[in-house]
Amino acid sequence: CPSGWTWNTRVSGVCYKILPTSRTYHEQKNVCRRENGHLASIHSQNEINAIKSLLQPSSGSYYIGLNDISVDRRWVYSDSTPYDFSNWEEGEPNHLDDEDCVEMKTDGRWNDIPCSRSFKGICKR
Ligand code: GN1
Ligand code: CA
Repeated sequence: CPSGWTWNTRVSGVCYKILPTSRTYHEQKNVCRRENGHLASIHSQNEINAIKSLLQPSSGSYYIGLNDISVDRRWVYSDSTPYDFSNWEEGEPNHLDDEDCVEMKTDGRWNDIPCSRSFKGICKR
């Protein structure tokens, strides 16, 4: 992986970078893009485990690339890979007002949340 990115043997050919500064979804997305990555897409429990191993326990929430900004209730990834796996918390996504983005907590579970909220981030390339 390039300097500053972490290789994880559980998911071959992929590198991750944790963004420890909290920002809005669009800001985090741009940070990842500037480094030739995207906010993370997640396609398996194995990948959840790989990413969890990079997070400090109880360190809050992290944006991933999943969103339904374009069409309500149609989940897509900002890296254009398919929405073929999910790890929602019980009762989520509940589509409260403007909840078009997704936070991942350190237990690996997902919640839909307004994109204007500030969270850490997970880039992938
Ligand atoms: C609620 O309780 P909290 O803040 O972790 C809600 C989520 C919303 C979130 C918005 C069970 O989560 O769905 O996205 O508020 N959880 C429940 O801040 O209603
Ligand atoms: Ca929610």
